[in-house]
Amino acid sequence: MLIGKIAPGGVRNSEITPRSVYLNRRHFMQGTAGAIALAALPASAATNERKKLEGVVKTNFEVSPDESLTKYDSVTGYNNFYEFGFDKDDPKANAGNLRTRPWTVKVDGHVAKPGTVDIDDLIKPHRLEERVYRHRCVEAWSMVVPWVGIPLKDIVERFEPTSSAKYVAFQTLLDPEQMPAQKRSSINWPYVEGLRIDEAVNPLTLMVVGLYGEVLPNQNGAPLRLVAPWKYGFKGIKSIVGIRFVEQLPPTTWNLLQPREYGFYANVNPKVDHPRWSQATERRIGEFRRRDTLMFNGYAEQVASLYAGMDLAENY
Ligand SMILES: Nc1nc2c(c(=O)[nH]1)N[C@H]1C(S)=C(S)[C@@H](COP(=O)(O)O)O[C@H]1N2
Ligand SMILES: [Mo]
Repeated sequence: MLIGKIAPGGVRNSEITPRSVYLNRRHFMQGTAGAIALAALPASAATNERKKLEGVVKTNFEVSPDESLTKYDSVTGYNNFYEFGFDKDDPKANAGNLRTRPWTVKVDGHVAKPGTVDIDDLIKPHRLEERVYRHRCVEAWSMVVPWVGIPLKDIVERFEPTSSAKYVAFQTLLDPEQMPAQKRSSINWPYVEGLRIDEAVNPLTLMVVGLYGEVLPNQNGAPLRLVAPWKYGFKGIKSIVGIRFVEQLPPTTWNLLQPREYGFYANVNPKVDHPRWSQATERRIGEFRRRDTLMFNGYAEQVASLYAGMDLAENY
């Protein structure tokens, strides 16, 4: 069954797509959604095995006392990971069979020590930290997640970027056999994202390998995903296989698809509305009342200086 198809005669997508389904694809424009119709995916019977991570050090990265952790079942059952389908429950249903070992990450570009590294060798030299971060999707919902990860800065330094490395470009696995939605041309796969080098080495930026003290579930981007908590969720690229240090601003998936809606910076900013909805408030998953969205998602103290002198309405 094709969903989100534009009917003959130009009936708008929103009029023929059930509201629940339509809202789940809020990332997409009306119209665009027609071109990216996705056939229903066969549900895989895979179970997602849970595994505790050893040696995790608790940190004092915390949120306000009136904010509590989002339930494990929501963090792992309400996801955006379009490689596995466009609805919020698709990633949990379909990502169970993703093979996350063996897994290698290719690091290249403007670095003194490029290389292809096994994921376990990438992780091994580092201490795993638990950090509780706000997690805000551009769709205006949010969560509070106890991530487990390694500061990206520590990983970056091992490869010794040169002075030409102005940006870091990340790439997700491309494997249509494992990621069924990649069989459709909805998005120009693989998913790509990027950070400016100073954003990448900011102490907040985390390469995540787990959550709730356990190995990262596949639907959350196993075995390695990016988390930059002051930015909208789409910057947090999942299941990373490539890290490239580049001189020019790298292309990013959502910016390529809808440049007017998704800028490169994607900093959480209640004053800059998305062209189709307000960003002033957000729905915290598990709560009844909407919360006011905080500038830089509440991390202004740590990151505002990165954007000094930039027009944040233009560089959204
Ligand atoms: N490869 C890949 N990474 C991705 C996405 C995706 O579709 N594919 N979705 C992004 C979006 S829109 C969000 S909001 C976050 C969601 O992360 P979570 O499911 O762990 O909450 O992942 C981001 N990373
Ligand atoms: Mo998102």
